[in-house]
Amino acid sequence: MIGSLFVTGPAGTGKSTFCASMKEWLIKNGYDAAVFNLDPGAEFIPYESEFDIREMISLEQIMSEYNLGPNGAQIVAADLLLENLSRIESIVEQFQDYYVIFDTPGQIELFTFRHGGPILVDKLSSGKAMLAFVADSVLASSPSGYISQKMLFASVMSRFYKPMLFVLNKTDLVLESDVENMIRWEADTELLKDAFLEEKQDMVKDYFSSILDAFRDSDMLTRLFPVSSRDLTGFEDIYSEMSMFFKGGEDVDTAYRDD
Ligand SMILES: Nc1nc2c(ncn2[C@@H]2O[C@H](COP(=O)(O)OP(=O)(O)OP(=O)(O)O)[C@@H](O)[C@H]2O)c(=O)[nH]1
Ligand SMILES: [Mg+2]
Repeated sequence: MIGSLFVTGPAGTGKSTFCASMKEWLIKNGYDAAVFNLDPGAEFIPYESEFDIREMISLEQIMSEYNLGPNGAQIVAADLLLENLSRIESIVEQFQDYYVIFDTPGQIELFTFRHGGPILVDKLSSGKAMLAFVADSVLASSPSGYISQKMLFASVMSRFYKPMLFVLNKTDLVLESDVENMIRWEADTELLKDAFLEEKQDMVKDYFSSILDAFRDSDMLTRLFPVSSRDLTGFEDIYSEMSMFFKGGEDVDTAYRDD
């Protein structure tokens, strides 16, 4: 593969739709792209997948076999997925000149906070991995919502320590000024602090103030990638970042040829 993109984020933020649109954008622009569905609990996937974990692992079967509810079954499924890693790895190897996009479970903790996630990324990516953390613009457009997404982003980063893209999805559902605000908050934590204090006047101000300072003083100020997976906007910037990372940006310009 040329490189892999593991797509994670809270439930319902549009991870699977993002995978579909990323694949569509790549193919439209002349690149080979494949999507691997690693979510055994997905009822519907909005893309044609090159690999679907549901063909290997059935949640219903696990639930009846182990007498478990859906959450317990998801955990067993995550462990079974690890046991099948070599098989999945050999399928990934067939996609030599491809960008391979991995869709991960709706419950972020299954992929991100259990021991298997980082093992899975290392095994399936041949060392060429980026992560896309998909946040919902609607939820992130309030200061407290933004801070909570940012902290989750940091938490995911601490588990994988791979290059990560902070993707703000569903921008078609918010105002342009909301997106501009979020970009400003990311660039200047003082603005975020002011906006947060205005929203939550009685919150433990010093505590969050220190956390935001820590973000500022570390390398945690990140570039945001606003996209709409519904309208297919913002994907050229994501491709450009992937290309820079995986290929040193040798064809970044061609990514804009349709502009
Ligand atoms: N308006 C709008 N809706 C979107 C966008 N992306 C996804 N959606 C919608 O958001 C809902 C959830 O999308 P999914 O792609 O299933 O989200 P997910 O994060 O994969 O969900 P889980 O895997 O269940 O956690 C669906 O109704 C999508 O159509 C977007 O960019 N704009
Ligand atoms: Mg999904």
